[in-house]
Amino acid sequence: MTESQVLVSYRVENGIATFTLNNAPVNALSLAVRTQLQENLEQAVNDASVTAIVITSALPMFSAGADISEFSDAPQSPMLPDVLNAIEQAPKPVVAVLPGPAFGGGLELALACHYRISVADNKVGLPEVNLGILPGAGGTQRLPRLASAVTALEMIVTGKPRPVLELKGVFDKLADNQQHLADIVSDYIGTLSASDVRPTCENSLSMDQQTQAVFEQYQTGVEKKMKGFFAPAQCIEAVKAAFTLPFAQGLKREQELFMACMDTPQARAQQHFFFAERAASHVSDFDKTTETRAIKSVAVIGAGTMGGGIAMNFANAGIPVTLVEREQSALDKGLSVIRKNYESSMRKGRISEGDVEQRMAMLSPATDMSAINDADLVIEAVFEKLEVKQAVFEQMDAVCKRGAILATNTSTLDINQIAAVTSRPSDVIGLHFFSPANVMKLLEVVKTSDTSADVIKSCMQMAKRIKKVPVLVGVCFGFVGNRMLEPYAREANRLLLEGATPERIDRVITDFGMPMGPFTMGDMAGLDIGYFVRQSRQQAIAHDPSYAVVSDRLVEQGRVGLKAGKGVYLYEEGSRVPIPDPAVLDIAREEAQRLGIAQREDISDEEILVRCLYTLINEGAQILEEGIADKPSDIDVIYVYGYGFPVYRGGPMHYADEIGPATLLERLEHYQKACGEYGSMWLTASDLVKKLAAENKTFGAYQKEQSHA
Ligand code: T1G
Repeated sequence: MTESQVLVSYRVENGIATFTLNNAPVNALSLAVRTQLQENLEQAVNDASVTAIVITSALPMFSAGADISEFSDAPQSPMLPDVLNAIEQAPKPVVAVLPGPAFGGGLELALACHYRISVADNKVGLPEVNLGILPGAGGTQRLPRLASAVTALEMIVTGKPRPVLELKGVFDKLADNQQHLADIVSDYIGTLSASDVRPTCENSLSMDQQTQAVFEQYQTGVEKKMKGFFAPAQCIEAVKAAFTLPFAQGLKREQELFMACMDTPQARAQQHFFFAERAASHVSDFDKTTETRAIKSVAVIGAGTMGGGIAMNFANAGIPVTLVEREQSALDKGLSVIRKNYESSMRKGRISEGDVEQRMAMLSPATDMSAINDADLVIEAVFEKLEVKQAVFEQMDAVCKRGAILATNTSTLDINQIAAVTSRPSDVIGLHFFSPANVMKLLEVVKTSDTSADVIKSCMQMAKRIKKVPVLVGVCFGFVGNRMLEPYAREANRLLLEGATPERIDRVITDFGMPMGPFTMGDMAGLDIGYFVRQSRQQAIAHDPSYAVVSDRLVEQGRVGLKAGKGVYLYEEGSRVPIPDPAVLDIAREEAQRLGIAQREDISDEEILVRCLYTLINEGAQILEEGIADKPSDIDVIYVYGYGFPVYRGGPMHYADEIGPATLLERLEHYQKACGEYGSMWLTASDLVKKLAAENKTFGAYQKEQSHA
């Protein structure tokens, strides 16, 4: 963008000066935009012929707020708070006219104006808390002066947008549509005169008992639900200042709290993640010129837990789905589970009764494979066995129309071997949904060595239509997410043998911020899943007789986890609360003795964290070396959306950057040495980890280099 580029146009007509924002794609309030806003304001204020000012947008969006890409640079004047204060203090009425959404500084810009008009079908928000910060341009002081304390707190602490229809105190007029908006502007603005200036800051607030109670309630809620985050509590403090301090001091308090948030690992992590999510769609396998295949109808083969969940995603998006099972009974069961899921969402108020019927109507059951012949995308979700999937793909190849995309939902098998049984390997791709498939947002899109660029691009775009976050990965055992989970689980199991208890290992990991520890997660998923995977990979782990032996013993005793009422932990009937079982420690002790492994009392929390988490990161580095993942930030997206990795840590690879490449290597080598023969087997740092440490380079810097390569 050249300096001279007009990003905020200026036009005067009939005494009305109109500033029109036009900084594609979202009117980010960059330095150039702030500068032009300030210049336009000075010009309009000094022009005696101007009686009122309108600030609007040429784009569908009013503004997405401050330019987040500027956050890593030193702040540059004019700063947004100063520009907005000047607007509010203007001696002529300033009207914000919103043709579309306003977020963050974009809404703060509107709040600094004297009047606000919007299309009625619009939403606005202050999502700064999702970036680990808080509204830093007066939003915490002006919103409570226009909306209630509860509304202001809810919007600022949760970051959730609100329909403008729910913000009557904030918006003076709402238009039925864009034309009506234009009519209102031309009828209304002309009636305003210099005496109609209405600075929001002049609305006074006081902290009465009822308001105090609201703040206390939010404080308790944040302490309970937002552990590990820093910004939410600061948001509450900032809004509280609007009720306890004069406006100017309130603005100062807001700035202090904003700066305190900006300089935290959480803010760095959440801002990293904002761009990581979006970068996941930018891959080198296709570009703007790559054609895509229309996906207007889908078939899902297999109506079990995964198949049913997968089918729901498409039905939810209004895409017709043929759901195929060999047996009618299995089909009926699958459909009834889907209906129950929808009815449960309806009871929770997430969807209406009409939605349930509308979505069920999208599902066409079939027991004959010929029913899939016209589908644009066919997804196989049958039993996780190569021969079974290959047989289904042979049938798909025989029945599906040319140009159909043939996808497998496998989570562990080699998709190259599945594609090889078809006559059209370039049309074959993996769509690895995470269970429950209708809930989890992550979708690993798995390309084989033959998958064509248009099939990849079509699936990446389809994923967004069904509200998934797609990440493109290559073929290896476990692809990216589950492959990295293996060392994490292996180390947890080994530490159990070495004398740490399951509940202690789980606590260290939940204290780090994961939603649950490895043993609780294993019990939830079912220990038998890992058991069968190990059985299928005996060769790969034959050199380590200690590999997850306690878990194997438990499965052999029928203790397969929550579904059996006992796994590593015991579970009371109908409860998911894990209860430690000393018998598991006896098994660990016996197995350690049998294997000649000395149990230790000196296992520290730090050792548990390093051996579980740093090995997971190390595997991620190995995956990058092999080209299975495109970039480190993709791995972060996979772990936050697929495994609940705390977003305030940015994902495993960003977290590694926070601890530093040298520390990552030193700690891995420390425990590699401390664990002797076992350490040399499993705790060797990858070449990339060694290289980055030697060059003192973060994964983030590595990614920047790779993207310019
Ligand atoms: N700054 C810079 N770039 C932004 C941006 C922003 N605020 N918002 C979006 N982009 C880029 C994005 O990276 C992508 O780029 C492209 O625009 C399209 O975005 C002082 C300090 C508005 C709901 O947190 O939530 O104001 O990948 O793919 O799905 O108090 O963008 O194409 O190269 O997301 O239609 C507060 C962040 C900032 C809103 C649109 N504002 N943006 O979603 O498009 S902090 C936010 C969004 C602030 C003040 C504080 C979404 C969206 P590329 P997209 P979308």
